[in-house]
Amino acid sequence: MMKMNQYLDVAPEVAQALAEGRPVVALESTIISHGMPYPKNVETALLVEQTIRENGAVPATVAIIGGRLKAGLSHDEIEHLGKAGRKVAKASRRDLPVLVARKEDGATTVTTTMIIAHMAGIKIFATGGIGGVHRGAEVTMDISADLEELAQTPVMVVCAGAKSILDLGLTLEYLETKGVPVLGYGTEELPAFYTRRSGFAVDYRVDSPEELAAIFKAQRDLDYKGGMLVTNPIPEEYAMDKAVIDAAIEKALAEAKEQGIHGKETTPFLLAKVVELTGGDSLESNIQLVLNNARVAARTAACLAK
Ligand code: PSU
Ligand code: MN
Repeated sequence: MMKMNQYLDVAPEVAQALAEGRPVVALESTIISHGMPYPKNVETALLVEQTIRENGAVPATVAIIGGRLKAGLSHDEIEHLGKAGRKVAKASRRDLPVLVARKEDGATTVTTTMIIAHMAGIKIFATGGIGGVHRGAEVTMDISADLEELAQTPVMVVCAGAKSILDLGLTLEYLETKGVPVLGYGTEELPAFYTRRSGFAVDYRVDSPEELAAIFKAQRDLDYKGGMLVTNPIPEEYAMDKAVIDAAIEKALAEAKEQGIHGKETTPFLLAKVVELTGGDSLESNIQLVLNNARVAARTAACLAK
C-alpha cells in the first residue's frame, strides 16, 4: 500500500478502483467555480462524471476543501463549489500551501489537478482548455503554470486545445522546449477550443485510445518526469463560427487591457467576457467539448488499465 500524503483524501470509490487497477479519470474544479455560471456549472460537472462512468472509468473530481486535497468529491461538495463560484479561490501551484495551512477551499486549475491526481496515483485527467502563453507575454511574462506542470508531473491531460485568448504558437514553442508531447486526437492541427482548427500543427496525430495509452506507457517506462497533452477537437456539430469567436476574443482582450486586468484574474476575466459576448452558444460548445474529452480520457484510462 502506497503511503498517502497527510493532506490528501482519496474518495473511497476512487481509492478502491485504484487499488484494484481499474481506470480512473481526474477532473478539475476551476472550470466549476470560475469557468461556468451556476447552476450550469454543477449540472455539467455531474454530467461529465456520468460520462466518465458510461465509458468505463471512475471519475475523481479534484478540489481543496477546508484545506484537504480531495481526489473525488461528493455531489454536495460539487454543489458547494459551483454555488460559491468566484468566491472560491482559484488555486494554482503557488496557492496550494497557503490554502492547506489556512484550511481554506480552492478550485483546482490544470496545474493543481495534475499535482493532486499524481499524489493519488491517477494518470489521466480530462478538462476543457489549458492555460498557456498569453498574447503579449514577451512583455508581460504571463505564462500559465499549467505549462510548467505538464513539464514535470506525469499525468496525461486531455483537452480541446487552448483558446486563442492565448498565443497558441508561443504556447506550442514553450511545450516543445519543455519536452511535452502534444498529440492531436484524430487531427494534425492543434484545435482552438471553440473551433477545430488553429493553423498550428501538433507534434503527432493519434487515432485511437489504445495508441494514446501505449504512448503514455512508453513515457512512463522511459522514466521521463513530465506529462503529455492530448488535444481533442470539439465535435463538428458544436464548433463555433471562427469569425464570431475571434471578434469576441479581440473585444475581451481590449477590455482586459482597458481595465488593467492582470495576474490570476486574466484568464477568468477573458473567459467570462467571451461567454458574455457570445451568449449561450459558447457555453453549450464548452459543455460539449468537455464531455467529448471525458469520453476519450475514460477510454484511454481503460486501455491503460489492461
Ligand atoms: N482555459 C479554459 N478554461 C478554463 C481554464 C483555462 O478554456 O477553465 C482554467 C483552467 O483551470 C486552467 C486555468 O488551468 O484556467 C489557467 O489559468 P492561468 O492562465 O491563470 O494559469
Ligand atoms: Mn497568468
